[in-house]
Amino acid sequence: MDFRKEELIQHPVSRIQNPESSIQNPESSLVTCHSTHPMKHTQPSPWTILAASGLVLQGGCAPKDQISHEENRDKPNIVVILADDLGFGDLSCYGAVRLHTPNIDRLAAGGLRFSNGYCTAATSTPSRFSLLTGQYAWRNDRARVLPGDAPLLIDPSVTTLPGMLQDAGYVTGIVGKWHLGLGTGTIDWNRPVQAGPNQVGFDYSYIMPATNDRCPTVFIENGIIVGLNPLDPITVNYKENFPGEPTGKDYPDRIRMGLTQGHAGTIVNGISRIGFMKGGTRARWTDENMADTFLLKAQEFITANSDRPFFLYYALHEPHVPRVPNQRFVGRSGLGPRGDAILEADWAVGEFLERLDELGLIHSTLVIFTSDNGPVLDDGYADQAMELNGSHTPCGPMRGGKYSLFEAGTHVPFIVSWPGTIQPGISDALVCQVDLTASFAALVGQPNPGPDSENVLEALLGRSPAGRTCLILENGNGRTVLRENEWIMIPPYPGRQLYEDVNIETGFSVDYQLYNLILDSGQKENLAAHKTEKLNQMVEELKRRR
Ligand code: NG6
Ligand code: CA
Repeated sequence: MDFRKEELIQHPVSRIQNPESSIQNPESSLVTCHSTHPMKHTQPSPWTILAASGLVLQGGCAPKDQISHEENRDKPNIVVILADDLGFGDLSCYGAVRLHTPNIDRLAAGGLRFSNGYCTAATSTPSRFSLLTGQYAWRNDRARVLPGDAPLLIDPSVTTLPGMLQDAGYVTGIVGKWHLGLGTGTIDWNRPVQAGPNQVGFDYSYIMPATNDRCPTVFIENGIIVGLNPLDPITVNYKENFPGEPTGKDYPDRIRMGLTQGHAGTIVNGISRIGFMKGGTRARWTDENMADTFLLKAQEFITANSDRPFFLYYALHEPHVPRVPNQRFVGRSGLGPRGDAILEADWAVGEFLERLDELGLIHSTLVIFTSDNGPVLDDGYADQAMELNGSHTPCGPMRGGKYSLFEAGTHVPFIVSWPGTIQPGISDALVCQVDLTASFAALVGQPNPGPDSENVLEALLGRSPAGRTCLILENGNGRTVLRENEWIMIPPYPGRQLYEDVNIETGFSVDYQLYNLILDSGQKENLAAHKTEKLNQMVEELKRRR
């Protein structure tokens, strides 16, 4: 069976509503293709039946090696696909007109497309920290965009989302961007890295250590740099360059992509990066092949583990800078490298889902597709993202973007698919990536290890129109806002109104800001002076929660 064709026939993409009209009251009823009653047409999965019959392991009392294959048989596989800097308006299923993303659209058409889905922070490290720990990142002062040589941010003694799933008998893997630090201090990159994903809940890891614009530009598999020649050891430094090593700053004629901001460090593959490195020449990645490499590793992981419940965190690198898609995608979007990178990501998602289908796992796998933070056009490289963007709206109807306290910083695409269990449709429930820990814990019968994670499983499965009522969001630097139902309150923060280098509004103001997102998704009308009671209540609520 071709899953994608079947889903397309049953649930044509044209049924998906325009996002302008779907930033709706989270308390309004969930829309499905067949019914406004979320429970009515939902087929119980074998796993639900097992849960209802009381056979689900409770409280994590059984160590994982005591969980039998029989007990595990009906647990769904879980896959979280996380894009990097993809905006709410970057997918055609979320209303993009100038970009066509057929594979992610098919996932949405066969699942639930959330109109109020969030990451917790407007940059990568804090956002990913929350996703994997179920904890708000503003509680941790170190949870800021990390350099490539930063120590591991997650405390290995804490039970993470993948760790909790390990306890439930899952085999867990990460493929793609990590950006949560490695090691415990100074790293010797030529030896196995002692602290990383494998120490915080992942059985298997194949990672890019930080970002695709940061050194070291190598992949690390289970703590070991892939393809490293011991005769050509690798060293990394974020303070100073190594004598004789060319950088973008010193050799602008040796780089093939100009710079608008920063990124003046070591040149790798004709592109200069953040930070400095020396050696490890054979292990350095080729940006053009990165999507293929991650896809292959993701496919290998699910193939190797197709006979047992698995959790895969597939962390795509697109469309983060530098945007260097494979030649197959160059020029395809008409929007320049940023658009081409999004098409490459869409292709990778399609190929991945096809493998899931070939393995016969489509109906036993819950897939989430979302993004780590909002979009940015010029993020430091002169790749014509601004010039070629034309009428495309990466933020959809929202204000701000990556780094911002305004909505587009954290209000991201959020799709949940589990064919046969989740009825296709659109949900306005307020859900956040920080909630995956508690929700998956509920799904697999484990205690919730995430202190800020709320169980919104019923919303994720389309059985309830209600998600959270309150959610704290941050800009990536610990400055927070409160969303409560349809309201968002931004406390006064000193500072400039625009990040000039990226041309994105900060959201800062000396005044309180209060917006009604149902009536005003673009945050144009500050109601703080008019709705003082609501404002005061939310100010108190945020104080109480921080
Ligand atoms: C910024 C980088 C930007 C990007 C970002 C992290 C400069 C001028 N800008 O400091 O290019 O790497 O960090 O992005 O260096 S994130 O999506 O991983 O959070
Ligand atoms: Ca990001």
